[in-house]
Amino acid sequence: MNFHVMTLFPDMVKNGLMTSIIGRAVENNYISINTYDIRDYTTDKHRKVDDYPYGGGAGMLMQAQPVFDCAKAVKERIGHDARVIFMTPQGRTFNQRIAEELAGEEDLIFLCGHYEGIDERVLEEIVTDEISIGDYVLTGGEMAAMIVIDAVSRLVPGVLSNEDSGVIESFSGNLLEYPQYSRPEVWMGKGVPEVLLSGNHKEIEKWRLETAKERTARKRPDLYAKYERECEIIKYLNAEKAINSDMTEAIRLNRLRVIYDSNGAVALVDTAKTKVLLYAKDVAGIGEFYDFAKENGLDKVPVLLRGTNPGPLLEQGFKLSGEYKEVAYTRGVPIGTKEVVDDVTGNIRNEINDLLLTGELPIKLVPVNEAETLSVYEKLQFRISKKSLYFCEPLC
Ligand code: 6GU
Repeated sequence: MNFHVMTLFPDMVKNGLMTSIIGRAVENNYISINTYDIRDYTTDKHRKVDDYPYGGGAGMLMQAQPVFDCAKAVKERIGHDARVIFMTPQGRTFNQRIAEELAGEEDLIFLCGHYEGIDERVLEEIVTDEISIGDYVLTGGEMAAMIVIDAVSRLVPGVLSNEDSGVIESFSGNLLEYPQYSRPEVWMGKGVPEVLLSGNHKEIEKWRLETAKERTARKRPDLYAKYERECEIIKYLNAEKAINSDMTEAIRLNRLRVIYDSNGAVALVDTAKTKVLLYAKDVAGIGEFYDFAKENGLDKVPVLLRGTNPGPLLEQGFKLSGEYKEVAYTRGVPIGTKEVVDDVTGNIRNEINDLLLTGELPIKLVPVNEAETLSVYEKLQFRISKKSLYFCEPLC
């Protein structure tokens, strides 16, 4: 992942990000942070980049020409087009979801304003996204860009080592972190909660979840409400566990976002909006969801449907392009060597055991007509869904 920052203060950005985890990530080439001094692109003989605003008013404006030429140079260096993010209090308020979305890009260009702003015409010409970091006013966009770069970087594979807590955090979703303690066991007369010294991992996990819930409810009731809603949705999907494990797992691991839940239907989508996972209890649920999809520009996104038959989607201009069974390995214990009878089972065994180590549930979708593959999973004691899942793609 390559970050490109256009600014009048390149040292501020470089110095601010070259320490600790982000600095190490740059050294190890997981990310690069490239700064561009907008002043280097001015055609003014006094290297001037600002001027008075037409119509009067306080302060100076950054002029269009140096900003435009700087962006052009950045894109030429990258060799292709890239999103240009203008840091401004007028933008979308930054959050973890936007961080996840940006983490999918190869290159990101940031434009940091200073003075009272930037000539509107160059913004119209080059900016693709506007991001704010909250409802307050900063003197410039540099710190805001650094915050976005930090949050996006830690989502880039390799940036956080295994010891860093990326995996754990992604499991907790909408809950705040539980309290933590290190040595000494007693400090200022205060001990460490007994359970953490017990060595009983089940009890420790239970305590951590309970304290995380308690403090989220107390400090962030808004997040807690989301957490409770997600628990409800998972409970609802679990009523038909055998076809919905991929959905509950995606929610649990924070991989997909719930975009719709109403009477009888739940829909999840990926950040790039390439696929909707839809559970509908009956065909009426599909109809309701489809109305919602149309209103929200999602009616041309492929749907992986389960719970009911795809008839209503086919009437809406979708074609059925695959029918699958969900197979899930729910036993939890690693697969032993004696179940390995050939290369195929050997590879599956390795894959499953690796996933178990990361805390993920091994799930696959197998085409219904691949009877042989299904029987391999059956022998490995996978749970195979009775009902099918239908992959429906829009016709145009
Ligand atoms: Cl992104 N820029 C500036 N200048 N002020 C801000 C901001 C950004 N986000 C909140 N306040």
